[in-house]
Amino acid sequence: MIGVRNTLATALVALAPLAPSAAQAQEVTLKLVSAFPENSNYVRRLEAWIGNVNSAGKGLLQIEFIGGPKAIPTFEVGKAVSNGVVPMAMNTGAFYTNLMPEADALKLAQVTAAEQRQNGAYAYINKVWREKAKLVYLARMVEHTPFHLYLTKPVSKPDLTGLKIRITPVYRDFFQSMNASMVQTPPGEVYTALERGTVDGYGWPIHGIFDLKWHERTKYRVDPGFYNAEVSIIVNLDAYNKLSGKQREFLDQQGLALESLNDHWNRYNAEETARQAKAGIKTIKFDATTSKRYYDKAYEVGWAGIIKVAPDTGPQLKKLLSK
Ligand code: 173
Repeated sequence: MIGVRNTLATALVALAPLAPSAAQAQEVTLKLVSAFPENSNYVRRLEAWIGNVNSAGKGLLQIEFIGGPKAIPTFEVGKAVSNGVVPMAMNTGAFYTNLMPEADALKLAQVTAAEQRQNGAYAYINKVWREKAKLVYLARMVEHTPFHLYLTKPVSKPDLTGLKIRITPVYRDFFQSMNASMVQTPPGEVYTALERGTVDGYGWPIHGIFDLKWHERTKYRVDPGFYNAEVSIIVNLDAYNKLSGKQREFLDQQGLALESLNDHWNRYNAEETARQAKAGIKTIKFDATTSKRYYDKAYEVGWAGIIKVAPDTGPQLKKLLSK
């Protein structure tokens, strides 16, 4: 034993000059999981961001992408980050309402992410997210993006009686108010549901329906869109607090850099709208009065739903996120 120990000690001394410098020794790698499927445009943007973070963060902080819902199921990702199983995720509030129901309020934002950093919304979100779910809300990477109802059968008015619609918490109160029957699925199960005819439609943002080939099974899009799709980077609070000041500052800055690219969505959404038309997806439009009622109803029942499940934080979130 002594011999082994001595050998080890000698080896360590011999290696000392090759040991990493203090800065390198502090490099931390944070694993990140995506709640969205790997073949989504969100993951493509995420991977580009991670590439930037890792080249700027050499010797300081690295992010290791561990995959999508095959690694951790969509609706479990929030919990996995909250309890520290994975320190980071790309996720949307609707997927972690099991941790804190008000997470889904971010879809109701009518002020931009940049404005939210100015008007106290970002600070409030971070207070609530940290206290209720041990999550740091780092940065929003999707905004300027409405959700729509997509259908395989036409409707002539905002009445979904007799139709079975795929939802997540995002759409539940609104589609319920139009009398839909609903089935909740993660994005990864939408194609099969359409293929088998177990749903007559689904809620989804204006972009991204080509990523998972849903356009093949989609005949109509109902306009107008409603709400503001939110996809963000969240971080486990303990993992965040364990970082050095320099690492935290770096991560915050990288989050801000990601968020500052969100104008992309205005361009991309215009392209995706044109691509849907080209693919033969027809738009269903109601008259002006009905359209306004449809849109206003979405917000009315959306906020009522949030305030009902989160009476302690819902009103303040509404104040900070509404125009
Ligand atoms: O899966 C969904 O329809 C959903 O809730 C969502 C949320 C944000 C962006 C894209 C989809």
